[in-house]
Amino acid sequence: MHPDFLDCRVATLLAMTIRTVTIYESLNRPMSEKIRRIAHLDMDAFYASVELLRYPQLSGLPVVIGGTRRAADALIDPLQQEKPLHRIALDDFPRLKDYTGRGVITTATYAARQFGVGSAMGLMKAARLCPQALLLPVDFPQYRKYSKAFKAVITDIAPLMEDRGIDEVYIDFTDVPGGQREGGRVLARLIQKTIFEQTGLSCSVGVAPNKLLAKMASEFNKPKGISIVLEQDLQDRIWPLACRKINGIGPKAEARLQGLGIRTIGDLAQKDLDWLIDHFGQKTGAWMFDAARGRDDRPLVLESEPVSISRETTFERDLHAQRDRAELGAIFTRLCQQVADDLQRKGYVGKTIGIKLRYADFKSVTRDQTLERYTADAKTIRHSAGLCLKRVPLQQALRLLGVRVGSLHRAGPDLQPKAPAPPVSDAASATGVAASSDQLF
Ligand code: DCP
Ligand code: MG
Repeated sequence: MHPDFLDCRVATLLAMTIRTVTIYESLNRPMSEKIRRIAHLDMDAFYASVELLRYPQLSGLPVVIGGTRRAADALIDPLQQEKPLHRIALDDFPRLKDYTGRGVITTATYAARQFGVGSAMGLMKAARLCPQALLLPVDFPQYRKYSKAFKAVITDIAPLMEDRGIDEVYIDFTDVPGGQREGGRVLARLIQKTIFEQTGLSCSVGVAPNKLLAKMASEFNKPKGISIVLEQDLQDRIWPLACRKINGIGPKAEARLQGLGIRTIGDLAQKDLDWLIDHFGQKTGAWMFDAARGRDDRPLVLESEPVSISRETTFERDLHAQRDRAELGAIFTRLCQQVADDLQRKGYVGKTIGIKLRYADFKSVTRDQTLERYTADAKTIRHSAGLCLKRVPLQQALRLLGVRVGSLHRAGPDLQPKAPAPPVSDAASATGVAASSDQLF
């Protein structure tokens, strides 16, 4: 799962770290005649496609989703509209060229991608590439609603599903009717069709012997694609791909590999195990060796529990602790409120409150504090986060502020952990500071 969503400043990110609770082991199925078939399903241009459901007049047009709801969005605001949303005239939609600020694109329709714009690009940069694109603000609750809906369709058909975030899942096809037919294509088609019928959304599916290959395969024929990869397809279909296509090889590892003359997965497969371990260490080297051969034993993770929940915001302009005290204070309070709302909505309480700052020079710092009692209360979080803030230098202007609540437990009715919580370690409590009533902002 990835960086997620924007709110009424520029980019408020909701993040959740998760730990494995229940794993499903489909590898050692006794005496199974069936071969392991794992699907990766990823929704097509997800946020944009959800928006197009309520604004169908934008179909086929370049549309980007990003930034927060602004004054310019009043004419298209679902809450302020009297006429049906599909009747709003195209001229009433804000255009990318009129945007000013630091917002980034969360996603773009395929029509917009042809102009070279895409996820994570600054909106103002994107405006130079595709000024005529229509710009819609992010509406995370709406995307969450559709995320739940498409996942419910899947588990109705194929119950063993690993949730990988808002728009992607792994599905174990091995024992599901149709999951073996045509390498899984029959079941993939059924799921794709049912999701479309029930939500109006399209997706792409890759079916392969394991998660590693399925994840690559789902990208092969996007959008609305189905790709089947069999073990014997390794050389023809996987080896020509760039190493970056392996989920787990990021830009840094890719640059290092390129420095060693390795560009494709096939190049990687030419290297022997000792060579890879010499260059990348035991763990990564051994993992690369297997990945290049399409080997991956990871089971599906069927249930996971969040370890922490956080929100962060990048400001429209850099803010200074003294000069912009009131504005920073309001943003800080809002972030704490949002984290508290997230905790309550998801049914968790937490004990470790942390902050993150990024300075104008892009350097970041974090601080945290562990409380005596679990909480999901905005005021308590705000107070504790305020104390953390006192422990960081604030001479330099800030470009980002974040609040995090960790050491989570499921909440009981008294808003304390349901099951007895483990004792807080000394190391964690040592990060705490004495309570004080004067807050910085
Ligand atoms: N997202 C985001 N910021 C990013 C990348 C993605 O907020 N840097 C959000 C918006 C996307 C959603 O997550 O709609 C899913 O991410 P994907 O990478 O799957 O992108 P899309 O679904 O938009 O497009 P694709 O058809 O390529 O999957
Ligand atoms: Mg997607």
